This record gives sequence, C-alpha cells and structure tokens, in this order.
Amino acid sequence: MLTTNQGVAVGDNQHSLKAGLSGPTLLEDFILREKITHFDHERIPERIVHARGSAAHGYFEAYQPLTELTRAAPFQAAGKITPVFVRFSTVAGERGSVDTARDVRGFAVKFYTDEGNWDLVGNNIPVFFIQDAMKFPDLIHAVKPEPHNGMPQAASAHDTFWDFASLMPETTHTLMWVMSDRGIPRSYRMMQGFGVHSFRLVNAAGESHFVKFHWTPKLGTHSLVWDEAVKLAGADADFHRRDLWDAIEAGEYPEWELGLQIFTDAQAEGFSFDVLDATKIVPEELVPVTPVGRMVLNRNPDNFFAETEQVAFCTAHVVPGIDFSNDPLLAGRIHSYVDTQITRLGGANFHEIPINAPLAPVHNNQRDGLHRQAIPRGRVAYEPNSLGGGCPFQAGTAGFVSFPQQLDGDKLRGKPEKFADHYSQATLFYESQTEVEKAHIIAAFRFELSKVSVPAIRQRMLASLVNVSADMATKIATGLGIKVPAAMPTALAKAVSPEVTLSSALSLMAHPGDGGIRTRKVAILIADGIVGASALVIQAAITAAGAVTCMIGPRLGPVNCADGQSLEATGTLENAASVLFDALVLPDGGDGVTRLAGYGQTVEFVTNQYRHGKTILALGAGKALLDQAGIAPTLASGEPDPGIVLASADTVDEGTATFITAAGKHRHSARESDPPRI
Ligand code: HDE
Repeated sequence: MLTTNQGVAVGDNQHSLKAGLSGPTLLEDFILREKITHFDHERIPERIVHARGSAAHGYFEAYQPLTELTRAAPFQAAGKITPVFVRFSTVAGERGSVDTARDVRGFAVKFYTDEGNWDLVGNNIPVFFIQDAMKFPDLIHAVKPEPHNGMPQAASAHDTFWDFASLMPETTHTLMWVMSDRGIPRSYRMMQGFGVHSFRLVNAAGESHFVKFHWTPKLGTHSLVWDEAVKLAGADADFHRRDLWDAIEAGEYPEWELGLQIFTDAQAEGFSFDVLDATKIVPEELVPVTPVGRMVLNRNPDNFFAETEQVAFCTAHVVPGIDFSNDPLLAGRIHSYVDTQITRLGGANFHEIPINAPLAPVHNNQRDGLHRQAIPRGRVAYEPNSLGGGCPFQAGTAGFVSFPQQLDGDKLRGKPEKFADHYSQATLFYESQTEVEKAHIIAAFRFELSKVSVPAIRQRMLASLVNVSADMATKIATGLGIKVPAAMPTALAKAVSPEVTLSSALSLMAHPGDGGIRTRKVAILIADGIVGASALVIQAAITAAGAVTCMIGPRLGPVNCADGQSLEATGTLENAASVLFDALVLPDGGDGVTRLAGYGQTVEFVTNQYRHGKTILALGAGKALLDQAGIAPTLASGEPDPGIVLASADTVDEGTATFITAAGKHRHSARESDPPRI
C-alpha cells in the first residue's frame, strides 16, 4: 500500500482535501503537504565541477601480489577482488548538460578495500591545467558560463576561458590534450584514466616509491570527430550515459587494466621535469607502465540519485600503503573534496550514505551532526576511557602511518625552478601525434579561438602556442585569418633538455584495443521493396560478431520486402540520427532503394556516416544511395576507400566479412578532408 513517510496508508493519491468539490483546499491536508514539501526539497546542490556524470559498480582484481611495494589491501595477493564504484563525468557543464562537449573527463574510482575506502579520483587526461591549488577557483570561474549572461553551457570556446589560458602558460600542456581527440571520447568505455599526481606506495617496512596510476581500456581508446560530437549533442544528450548503461545491461562489461609507473626519489631528482608538477607526465620511455590488475564494471546503479549523485569521492580517502606526494595541487584537493561534500550532502555524516560507507567496519568517537544514521550505544564517546573498556583502541603500526618524509625549508610562497618549463612536454605531446591527430588539434584550436570575440586574447594565445610548435601555430593563425605573432617570452632561466622528444604512447592510436566490433552500433536502412533475405543474413553476421544492429525505416513497424520477407523497423529516419551509429548497411532491392532515396534524411544519414569516417556496406542496388550522396568508393588519392564496401547478391558473405573487419578499425580517417568534401 502507498503510505506517507510516517507509514500511514494513503487512501486517495489523486485529490487534495477540500471543503466541498468547488471549495478551498484545507491546510490540514497533511498528506498533500508532506508530498509537496518533500518534492520541494528533492534537489541537492550539484557538484561545483564534474556535475554531469554516470557511474557503475564493479570489481578490481589484482594480477600479482605487490607486497614489496605496498601494503595496500587490494594488492596483497594474486586474484584478490576489491569491489569498486566508478563515476565518469565531464568537468565544466551543469548536471543536465550534454555528454559530448569538448572537455576533460573525470574517472573516479572508489575501492571498498578491506582496510577502508580508497578513492583514486582521476581524469582521462594525465596532466592538469594548473600547478597550484591556489589557481583552481580562477580556472573554473574562467571556463564556466560567463557570470553576466550564464553562457555558454559546457564549453570552453569563449572569451573568459581563453583569456585565463593565454595568461597562464602552465595550462599549455593540458590544453594540447583537451584540444586533441581526447577531449571528445567515443565512450566512457573507450578512454584511459590517470591518477595525474605522483602518489606514494609504502610497504610494510615503511619503504616508499613514487607511483603514477594508469587505466587502459580493453576496448581501446577511441574518439568522436568534432562534427559528430556537435550533432550528437542534439541527437542524444545522454550519449555516454546511455552507452555505458546499455553495455552493462547487455552483459558487455567494460574492462580496464591498471598499470603503475614506479620510480624512486633518486630517479625523480634526476628528471628534467618535476614529478610534483601536475602539468607534467613521466614519459613511458623513462619509466614503463607495469600492469598490476584489471577492473570490470558489471552492474548498473539501482538508483541514479542515491548512488551516482550522492557518491562522494575524496582524495583524502587513502588506505595504509597509499600515501600522498607533496604535489601542491594534490594538497589543495585533499582539503577540497571533504569540504565540498559538507555543503553538497548536507553535513559531516555523508560517509554514512550507503554508497559512501566503507565495507570495513567503522569504530570511533565522532558523534551527532545532521542526518546521523548510526546509533552508538553506551556512555563513552572519548578516548582514553576506562568505562568503555578502552575501546576503540588506536591501531598503532597496523593503522595508517604517514610516510616519514624528511622535510626542511623556509616557509614561503613559490615554485621550484623546473615548474617554469611550460612547453617541452606540450611539444612532446604534439610531435608524438599522428598527422590526423595533429590536424584535429589545429582544427580544435581554430574553432575555439574563432569563438573568442576579443582579438588580443587570440593573439596572446597564439604567441604562447608558437612555443609548442611554430608550424602548428602558423596553421591555426592561417585558419583565423591572422599573422602568427612573435613567441611569448618564457620564464625559464635556462633551456630544458628533455630526455624524451617523441613518445608513441601519447597517440590515441597506441591503444587500438582488441579490435572487433563488439558493442558497436550498426544501422541497416530498410523500406518497403528492399530485399529482406540479404539484409537478414548481414544482420545475423554482424550480431554474431557482437555488434548491435538497428533496422531503420521511414516509419516504425513492419516493412514489406520485394522477396516476401517481413522486417521490422525499430528506428526511424526521424528518431535515429546517423551519428548514433558506428557503421551503416545499405540494402539491395531497386524499389526499396528508390523509396529510401526519396527521403531527404537518407542522404543526410549516408553523408554523415561518410563524413565521420565510418564503414558503409552497400549491397547491390543500395549503391545508388552512395551515388545520390556524391560518395565515391575511392579516396582523394585514387586509392580504394577501405571503409566503403560494395557487395552483390552473390558476395553477401564476403562483403559482410570485409565490412566487419573494416568497422573494427573504428574510423577511416584517410577519407577526411578539411574543409570536408561533402
Ligand atoms: Fe577535482 N573537484 N579538484 N580534480 N575532481 C571535484 O569534488 C578540486 C582536480 C576530479 O565523480 C569536487 O566531490 C580542486 C584534478 C574528478 O564525484 C571539488 C582541484 C583532478 C571529480 C574538486 C581539483 C580532478 C572532481 C567537486 C585543484 C584529476 C569528480 C565535487 C586543487 C586528477 C568526482 C566533488 C566525482 C570533483 C576540487 C583538481 C578530478 C570541488 C580544489 C587535478 C574526477 O572538491
């Protein structure tokens, strides 16, 4: 039975209590007032950053014991399982903003370890915009909608962001990553994650190593192209949320490998960069990434608000065996995350909300506060005590012991010298990209800076980018119709000689994943008069390869095929936009193809698939739809386009096999031109 919050059964949930059918509503209607009052308070403050997010449950499994390096519970034995809850997010947009904005993505993992909760609150980009927590509110105020008019939503392409960025050269390295395709991932399931800061691992003997955390997706790293991201924002604002949800519901559990870069204090001392500077990576050529375990996400939340919204990640949540470094950005975060939950979740007891509660038992003398759930028994709430038998006891060396790093120095505000090199690693990143990736970076800077209305900001930003690559800056400047300015002076006392000048690991192409088309979405266009049998053969083969197909017609429902087959359209040219699909099949059957060609949306569908580098299989008469869109099966170079597969009624099986292999490449960027040919 429906009840009030006091457990009283509600007789009528349709009408308020009134004095007569046409009379006034009565104040005594406690049922109405309770319902409305609760409703009025349904919203809680959204996260000040990373407001838009999606999450899932899963587990972490260690490959091998890491007892030599750390006493952290998840790494104590091969096969050890630790439950996790992971939340992915964008940074700048508000809670209801679109998923496909160009932005950094959050990658926050809560490990419910045997010895308490450990939150590894990372991003999909291994570096950050700023070096010192002091600048975080400035950075976020600059990127958020401008305060006078509240625009633009979830976008860095506006004056205040680039004003700040151009005045803060330390942002350059991260800007390069965000303007690259990393800023527009295809899926949360297809992006890397990084702990960003150097942390410390501490073993049972108290010895410590520096560590950097890397998550690498089994499906490989894949991204959208910008035109696709923009169109997706309209076609499905929940694109990434839906993608994660659907994959897990379908039993296609996303998986990442955890890798560690381990290095000593002495090694760190010798590097040309400072490992405490969050705008720097440690190149994999200097310190390789060692795989230590895998993470699988296998359960969607039961309730978005209770879990995804109320989860509170805090960098202060570490367990014995994991410790902080002196990174000044990390120091600010250790304070910030706990502090922000107090407002967002309404008090100091947010750790009692089920999604935040550790699996490890909690015993302490903390008491009371808003929304307290626990009911501590007895009269003792202090330590030492004799009245409670001395409980709970402090754990001594069995508890969390900070790494006893020796410190000495003057109390001051400032940065070590190596922090002043803002460009070496930005150049390393740029030079390590493939030509296509470089072209996308240039296009992204051109787009963003073209949205800046104050010319001086554009000039200043370009002057800074000249220090990364004069060639890149020239190409951006040309696209903006301006001359490249002289390079911005650097703050370096002496030039830096980086150990590594090229690192293939920095390209998205370095992580193609295990290939295949599992979980990819394939559209099959259908209409009355197509050949149904071959469409069904293709559908069966694609489904067997693990992809998800959708038959799309001019309207929903059954379609009468030329060969007497009856197919069912589950999507329409109106409700299933081209950008929602990774690949396309055009059917055989002259009548059906003519019918499809009569819909303007078909041309748009085919053109977008082509423009976004996707694989298209055209069967028999279906090729007419390519012709109608002006698409040739050859590249501008005259070579055959590997993403356009033509097959006839006799070669359906071979054609489908070629299509599946080609679609497994994700995208055919050799087709790309700037500006696009069609
Ligand atoms: Fe955050 N950040 N951040 N951040 N951050 C928050 O905490 C903050 C930084 C990151 O899914 C907030 O609970 C400061 C770096 C993620 O719930 C807040 C500084 C990295 C998430 C906060 C940083 C991150 C947050 C907002 C500079 C990558 C979302 C709500 C000193 C390593 C976690 C909240 C989730 C969220 C502060 C910089 C990642 C305000 C002060 C660097 C993934 O506390």
